[in-house]
Amino acid sequence: MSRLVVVSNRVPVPEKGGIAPAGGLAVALKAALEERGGIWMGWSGNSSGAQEPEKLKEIQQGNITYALTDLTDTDVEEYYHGFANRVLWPICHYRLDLAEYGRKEMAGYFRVNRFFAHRLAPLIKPDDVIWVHDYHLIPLAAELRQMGLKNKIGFFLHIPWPPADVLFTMPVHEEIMRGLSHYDLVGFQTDHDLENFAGCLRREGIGDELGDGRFSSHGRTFKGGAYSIGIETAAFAEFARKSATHSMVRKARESIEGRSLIIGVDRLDYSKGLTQRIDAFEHFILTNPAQQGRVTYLQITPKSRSEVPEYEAMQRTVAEQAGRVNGALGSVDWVPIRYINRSVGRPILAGLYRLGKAGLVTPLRDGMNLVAKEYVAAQDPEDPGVLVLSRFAGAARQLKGALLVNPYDIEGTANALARALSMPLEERQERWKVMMDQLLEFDVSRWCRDFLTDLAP
Ligand code: GDG
Repeated sequence: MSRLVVVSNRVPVPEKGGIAPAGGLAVALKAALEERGGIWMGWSGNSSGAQEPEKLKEIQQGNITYALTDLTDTDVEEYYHGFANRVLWPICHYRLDLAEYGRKEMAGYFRVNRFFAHRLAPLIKPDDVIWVHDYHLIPLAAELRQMGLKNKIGFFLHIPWPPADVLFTMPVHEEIMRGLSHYDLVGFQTDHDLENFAGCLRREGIGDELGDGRFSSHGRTFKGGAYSIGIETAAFAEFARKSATHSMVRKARESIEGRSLIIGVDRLDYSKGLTQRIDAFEHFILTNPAQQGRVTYLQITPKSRSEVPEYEAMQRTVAEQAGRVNGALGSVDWVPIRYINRSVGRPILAGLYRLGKAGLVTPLRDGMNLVAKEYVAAQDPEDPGVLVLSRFAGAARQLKGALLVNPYDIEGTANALARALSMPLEERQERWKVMMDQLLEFDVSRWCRDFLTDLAP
């Protein structure tokens, strides 16, 4: 079996003596790397200031080499905060209003991809299989090809791929499309993303669908496919069962005092629909006065990308909104929304999911959304909670037992919440089982295997 080389913006180097379990993606890729031997390369997260970064820092663990590079301040600003997070992220999430395109940032993005290629190429052996992850690194294969690499190179996009009219608002869309044609396999989260990609090729007349998942574009032939990322379902379910006795989870259970818990967990990001969700919760309470004092909505929202102005502003907006709703609806012995603006440990998170009678996952747009899957896996099969899920999350293509909502429809989401909290046990169990069976079959190892088999059979 060929060696595997994974490249991603950040690399989850296991901490020595670390006990906290890593997320499913890191576990699955690490397992694939352990089986085949290989390299995981990416940015260290550190800056080298104004100096050109020193050579790669290599950390050997078993038969995996973690290869990390620093980036200069300018690189971090232009490549990461700039083009990746202020252009590609909003555009792929259909937020044209938030995209701030600049030539300097675009140039920085391509420059850092070339830099990654130059650092990576000397480590590559002729029959290595290379798997590149996410929107930060779209041009990487083109740069590696430029250096003469003929290896199989696959790309997986973790976020949505937008329709042509949205993508083409980005001035360098042609370069981005050309970049993808240098891969042997381009993987998306859902069939909708794949369709959008095919539509972009057709609309510009820059590519053809050859059938059988094959495309031709820019003089190259490559495969495209939908590979919905999963979680480590069985392990997470077991973990949540054990976490129910965790002291913090016990304290949380005691503190809700017999009230029903509604849970939301999202990185602080405008794609996650937090303000609409709080509006929907408020509407739910106002239209169901009997629920006053009987439910607690816990929203866990670790900060992310605070350097990007929209994120900083959002942090204030969401906190103020939660405060306003609590002020208007709460009473001396009831706080309707508990808003936590930092990360909680994974064992606690799993236990809290299990406590939740409803999981409220209502992004305005999401590639997949692993929180929805974790919430389902964490449930007690005897008494499962109900998933209220945005139809615009990739996960909605798979989780048919959820109550699907349009997150822009505040009243509709409020009604779904009311339905979730009053759903009879039998229906909850049926809905949960449909989803759990699907999550057990299509877990993250399956995702990893399917992609790698299609890339290099
Ligand atoms: C991107 C795509 C796609 C969250 N808060 C805490 C915490 N988390 C963990 C969750 C989950 C992960 O972060 C979030 O994953 P999502 O999939 O929900 O969202 P993104 O971060 O936007 O991920 C997304 C994903 O890539 C994979 O392809 O599904 O569509 O946008 O695992 O549990 N973990 C801990 N404490 C927290 O407070 N420990």
